[in-house]
Amino acid sequence: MRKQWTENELIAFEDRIGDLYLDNKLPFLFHLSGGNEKELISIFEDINEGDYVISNHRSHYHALLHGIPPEVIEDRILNGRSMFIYDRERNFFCSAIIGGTPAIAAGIAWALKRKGSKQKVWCFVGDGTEDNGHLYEAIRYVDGFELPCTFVIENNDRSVEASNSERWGKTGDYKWNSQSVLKYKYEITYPHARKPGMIDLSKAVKKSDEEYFPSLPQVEKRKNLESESYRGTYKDAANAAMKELGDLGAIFIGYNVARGDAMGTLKEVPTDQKLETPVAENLMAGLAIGMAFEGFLPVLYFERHDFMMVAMDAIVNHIDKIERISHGEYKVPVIIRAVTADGGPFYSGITHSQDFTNVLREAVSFPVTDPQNGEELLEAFREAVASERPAIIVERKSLY
Ligand SMILES: Cc1ncc(C[n+]2csc(CCOP(=O)(O)OP(=O)(O)O)c2C)c(N)n1
Repeated sequence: MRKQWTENELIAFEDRIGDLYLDNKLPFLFHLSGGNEKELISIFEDINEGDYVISNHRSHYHALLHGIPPEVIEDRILNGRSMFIYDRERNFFCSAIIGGTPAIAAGIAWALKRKGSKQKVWCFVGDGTEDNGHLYEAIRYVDGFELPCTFVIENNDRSVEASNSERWGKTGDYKWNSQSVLKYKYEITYPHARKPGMIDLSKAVKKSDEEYFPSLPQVEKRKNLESESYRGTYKDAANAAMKELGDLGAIFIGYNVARGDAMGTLKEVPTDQKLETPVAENLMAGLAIGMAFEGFLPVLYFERHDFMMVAMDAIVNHIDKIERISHGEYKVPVIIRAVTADGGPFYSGITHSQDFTNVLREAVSFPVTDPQNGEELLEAFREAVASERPAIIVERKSLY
């Protein structure tokens, strides 16, 4: 049974965290909750223990109310993880990337609906996330497919220090026409970050990234002997790899995957494993992450590197970082097919044929492979599945 928190107990928890800060114990960014105790206690009455709660940079109250023990939360906060509180067992996840979570929430909700689960997703965002087109994509998607997800917009009329009308003029107090949105207003007790009062940084112990967020063990590259005997063309290998992934139950996500079969490569994949999406690359990537949380094997299809740039937040800040910042609790084995129209067969102009392979290698820590023939292509997909980690596989139209 989750602990039932009272208003005063919640306030006392944050007071204590504030005191730890003034005692030079928190030499890093953290955000205190306050002023919305009543509203949150009431909202959490509708949230079941098995439901997902997706929080943001201001995560403490959400974590407490969803049943994470206060001593665990305090320990995480003391170890630089106020913005990174996770609990796989309780389906609690947060990210301090504004706008990054709604698509993930939609992906989890898609997976829960597909499984026929009774669980729901609750995605808490501030009015700062409301500034962001990524929230719109996710809400429209959840509404359209009637997914079990509620977006709770916590409007304290400020993003850092700026009010809604300063940011948006007359459209500041935005009204959503959606059954998936629950929006409430409150006045926050604390400043945007930390608490008033300077601390003595010379007395505070600051650790390294590696200590706060240990690197993940490197994936051992295995030689897959089966692929060595493959003698088909690059295109044949793409078809064969997709058939293998399809047989494993993979879900293929993107536009032109159901319509067009991703340049014909998905012809042998069952229709209900092809998810035709809106032209919303960040949403597509978030959907993949959410599905991976629920044990699906998502294959994300980008038909050009140029368009993939729109999804870079999800790829760099989430697909690449979630396992590490959650200390291995959440895994994101998303396979990304990154097609580049590098010169062939039709001329498509300089915003439609760029090759960002090197940029991608710089941007993420997981493998980015660039197979040059059929054998290497098939091997790359097999390797990606076996690693249970994310992978980007570059596909070249010039080799098709
Ligand atoms: C993509 C992105 N842009 C900017 C920031 C920096 N940032 C962190 S919190 C915040 C304001 C968020 O305001 P709101 O969503 O209203 O939440 P509140 O802090 O008021 O609870 C900003 C701009 C960020 N974390 N992520």
